[in-house]
Amino acid sequence: MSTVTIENATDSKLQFLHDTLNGLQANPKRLDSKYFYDAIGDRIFQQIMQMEEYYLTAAEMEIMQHQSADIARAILADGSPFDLIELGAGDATKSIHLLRSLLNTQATFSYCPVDISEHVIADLQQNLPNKLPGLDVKGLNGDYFDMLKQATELSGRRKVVLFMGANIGNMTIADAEQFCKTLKSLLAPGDLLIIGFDLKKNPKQILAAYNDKAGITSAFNLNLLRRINSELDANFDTTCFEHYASYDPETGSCKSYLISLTKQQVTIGQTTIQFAENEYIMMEISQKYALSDIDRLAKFSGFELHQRFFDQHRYFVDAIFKV
Ligand code: AVI
Repeated sequence: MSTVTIENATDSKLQFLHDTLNGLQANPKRLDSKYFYDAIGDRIFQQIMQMEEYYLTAAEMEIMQHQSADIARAILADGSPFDLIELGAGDATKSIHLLRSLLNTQATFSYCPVDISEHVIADLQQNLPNKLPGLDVKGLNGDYFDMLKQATELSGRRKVVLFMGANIGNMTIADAEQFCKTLKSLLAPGDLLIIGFDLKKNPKQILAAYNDKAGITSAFNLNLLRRINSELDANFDTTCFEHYASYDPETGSCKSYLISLTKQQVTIGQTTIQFAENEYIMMEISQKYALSDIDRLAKFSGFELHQRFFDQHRYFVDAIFKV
């Protein structure tokens, strides 16, 4: 295991160390769920998306498989050439349906996937044109807002921004409002933002999605402690922490915590962190939305709620916001 020192750490590792120490020295303790996704975390998340209990992926996939032509029609109503910018594109397994529908219409557009992973972008850039001949792919590797700014500077074309997978749910409502406001400030009249929201539904169904019987979500959370051990020279004993998920139907907030099973201390580099028995670390929020919440978010951030696409069970919605 290598020791993290100021001299040998990269910027991203220093940021990870800074955020981790800040979060664990705060009261109550918290970690940032954006750090779940190292190579092992990515693999566990793939397993989550295939779980029986995790209905979100299948619901949004159904929307994309069956209603891509309608979404494409909504995008093409304006008729002018555009850039389709996907924030957090991943492997594009859902957006590929929309891309196919758009290609079928002979529309003039470029697909600009944005991801912080260089590997993800290189993969898409190489493989997508084989799957979708004729597709113009302009991968953008970096932070969402920086890359969106870059895309708007590079081409004066109309922008259609895709933010799927209920990723907005991993922000508090206040952060989601700020996020949408910032997006709006980078867009121009006529531009579109398509966002995937997980909807409020039976609380038991939501809780089960984050508290699966096989313990995959538990492993997903504990993996962040393992990652901190291996990257930040820490000594968490992952058997001394337990995953706990809760869902509040009033607020729509589903929250994941790790509970310290004993009084213990953990060192991270030179820093010692004390845990009381039963003390929690707040790990992740997965916010669920009512349709009225989505309406409010659109209005608050200066968009017009233009169109909505539901799966057959109305578990999930892809909403089109228009500038
Ligand atoms: C990526 N994000 C939308 C997932 C969610 O549903 O909040 C992450 C996740 N966490 C636990 N299960 C899935």
